[in-house]
Amino acid sequence: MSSFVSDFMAEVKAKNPNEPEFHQAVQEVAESLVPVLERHTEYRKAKILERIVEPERVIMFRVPWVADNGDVRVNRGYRIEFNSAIGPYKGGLRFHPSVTLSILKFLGFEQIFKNSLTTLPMGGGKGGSDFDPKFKSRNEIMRFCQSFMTELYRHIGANTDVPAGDIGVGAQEIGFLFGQYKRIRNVYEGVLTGKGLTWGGSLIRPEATGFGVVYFANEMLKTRGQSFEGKTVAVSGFGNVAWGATIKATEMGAKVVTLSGPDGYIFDPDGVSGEKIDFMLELRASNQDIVKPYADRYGVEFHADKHPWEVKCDIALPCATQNELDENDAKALLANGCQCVCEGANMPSTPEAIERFLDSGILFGPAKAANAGGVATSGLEMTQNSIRMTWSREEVDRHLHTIMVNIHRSCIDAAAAYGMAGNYVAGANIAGFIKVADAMLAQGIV
Ligand code: NDP
Ligand code: 2IT
Repeated sequence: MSSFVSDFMAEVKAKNPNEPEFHQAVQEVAESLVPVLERHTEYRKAKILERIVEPERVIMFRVPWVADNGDVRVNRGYRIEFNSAIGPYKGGLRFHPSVTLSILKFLGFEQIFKNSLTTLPMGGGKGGSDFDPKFKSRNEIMRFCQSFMTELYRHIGANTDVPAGDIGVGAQEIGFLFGQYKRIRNVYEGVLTGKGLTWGGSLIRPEATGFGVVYFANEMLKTRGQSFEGKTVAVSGFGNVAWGATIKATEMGAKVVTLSGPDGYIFDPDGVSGEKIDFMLELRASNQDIVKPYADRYGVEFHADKHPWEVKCDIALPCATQNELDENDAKALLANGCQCVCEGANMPSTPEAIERFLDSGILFGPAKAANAGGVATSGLEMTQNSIRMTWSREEVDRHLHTIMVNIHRSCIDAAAAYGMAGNYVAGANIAGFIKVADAMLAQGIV
């Protein structure tokens, strides 16, 4: 099996050229699965890995819309329906100019294993567009969302494919998308998650990803007799995930000293707490995608064009975007005594950075386990829609907490079962894979 990964990756790369992010995500999973494929000849015989890297369906479409000044604009829309072995396709929509097929395939691929880890019946999917919401008016965003849904509606449904938010897609966009779906189909169903509270949404969904990251990190810390109490935390990003993580880390007694944007990072030695956390929502809603106004408002340091990983911290929570933490950042964190890195964003650490973390023996929580609380709470929103009931904040949070504790346990157990005790990367990939692989085996060659 030693050359298995390189042979397999050569094929994946030949078949999917110019998709570096997708290759990166597949390579990590394939490496983790070597001992599983060695032990389970049935997976090899049924070509589960070869099938799982091929999306069941890729939809690409034109999204034309009209700007406020009358200009006609054209963007590209996508939905990757990656795997439906354990449930309807489920995963977010990303609106960002950097969106490509490669980015959405990496996200859709990771989503398969993440959703499997949640224990809820959800397959893997992802979608989005290269549309840039920055500086767009509310009306422009609405017209774009309506045009996007005018094609997407025919491919999705509450039992088929249930999109949600991701970068650039929050409650406002989900509202516009839901309105257009309902108008075209004339059905009121849970076809999207992240909906507003008065029209089918779930309490805690906005906070869920960040809360889940902190719950997962806390479980990791507990294995070493530690907690968030009194710890200094570096957070990157200032969006939905960073916001939820900052609230929960602060609530658990830690001090969050950094936030970041594409313009640089802020360093707040007193901690981002209270109304400063609420200000994060204003920053994001301003649609300018910069974090510097925080430094101007609260009189703290702003470091232009830099990542926060040079700051001394006990815990690092990367919550911005893919490949935002490289090998040099990892070295800086380790040199400064960081004991725990837990990924809020999807694939924020490069493979070289992950290798450093694993070699150093610090606690490292990979995205597909650590940030699964967002999609898990989407699953809870789907449940509430199905039973036509809404649960209290406490009830949703209790489910979310239990799910994160269970995901942590699954990672520990799977890693130990395959001789890699304490390696959460291997544990998450293996535990997420086995459930989907068994479902694929049971359903025949489809
Ligand atoms: P938001 O749209 O709420 O936040 C925007 C974030 O996007 C900012 O923190 C910003 O951080 C980042 N961003 C800005 N400019 C760029 C750029 N040029 N390239 C890439 N990213 C940019 O997004 P979310 O908080 O929802 O998502 C953040 C991460 O968390 C993503 O990796 C997402 O896939 C992941 N995630 C989201 C979930 C959810 O439920 N929303 C669930 C699980 C994972 P910065 O400026 O520092 O780059
Ligand atoms: O990356 C993710 O897990 C998300 N953006 C959330 C997906 C969802 O369906 O809630």
